[in-house]
Amino acid sequence: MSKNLVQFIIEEQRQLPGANGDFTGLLSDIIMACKQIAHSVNKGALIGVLGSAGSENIQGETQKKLDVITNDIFIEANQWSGHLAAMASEEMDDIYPIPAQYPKGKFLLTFDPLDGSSNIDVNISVGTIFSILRCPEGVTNPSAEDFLQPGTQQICAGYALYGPSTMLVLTTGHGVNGFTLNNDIGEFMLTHPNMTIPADTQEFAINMSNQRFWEAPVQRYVDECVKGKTPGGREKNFNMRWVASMVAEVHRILIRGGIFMYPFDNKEVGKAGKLRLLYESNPMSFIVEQAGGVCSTGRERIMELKPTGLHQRVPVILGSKNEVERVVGYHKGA
Ligand code: P6P
Repeated sequence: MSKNLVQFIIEEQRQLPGANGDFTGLLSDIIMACKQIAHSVNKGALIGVLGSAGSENIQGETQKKLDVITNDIFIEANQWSGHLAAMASEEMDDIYPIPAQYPKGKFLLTFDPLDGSSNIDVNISVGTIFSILRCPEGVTNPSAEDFLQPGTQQICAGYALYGPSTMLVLTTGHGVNGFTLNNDIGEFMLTHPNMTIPADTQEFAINMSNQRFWEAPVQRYVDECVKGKTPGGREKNFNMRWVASMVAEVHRILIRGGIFMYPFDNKEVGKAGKLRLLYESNPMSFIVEQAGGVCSTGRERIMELKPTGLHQRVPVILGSKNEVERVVGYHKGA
């Protein structure tokens, strides 16, 4: 029988110098939250969780009922155990300090509890994204500032994908491993050890309806992909995908390669991109880089950006090394 996720984490922990089980305990709480979310997402209309919550988040986005429910699940599963000093979520304006009745720990957790939730009412795959940072030494009551650490400071990043099967994909800086939820025993089992992204691809993912707002390097890259093996195109033909669920796109890229782009666009003045740095772009960058891929804004490595705000948005170009480097090269040449 293949290894389950908790056994895998404990064996990983033995490799971490000075590890005392804190980190394993935190991951176990996160895993529990993902299992509960999987249950709610899977039941959907049967338990009345579809549709709008009738509220907006700080992003000005209408919240689905499941956005609120899954955020509460993450808070409940992680606030009590003494591993965290605070949390930050796409669905909460400010950070969530651990309430006084619970012990505080040495980690910070950022998460997007239900990424791609616009798909939930039409039964298309959605996911959860999370990232674990260390709380700065000596800080017992962290502020939002303490979360503003570059992605290179992450000690763990992962996502759960609620699709035909529920999977959890994780990195602690020693490669990327994928686990599939066995509903018969309620455990995530190791099914995709050492996930690696092919350096080349023939598949690109971008929301083409924004084409008129893109900068020239992205216009050029996408135009060449669409032209394929015709004049002005590439040495090969390309296929296109757009699921509008970052977790599903990144998972596909981890399995068979690809390039995912939500680049800078001038659709809205002052909005640098759509995806949020702390709880979408950084955790996905950690995972993709650990699987041999590349993640850039087009001009800078995403994981080296110094965050300026909890909900800061950045342009994202990630995936197969050789394709992302081509797009970065076009930006350099522009
Ligand atoms: P659009 C979901 O809201 C999300 O944050 C990502 O998961 C997804 O890739 C993107 O936005 C979809 O954006 O503009 O196509 O709806």
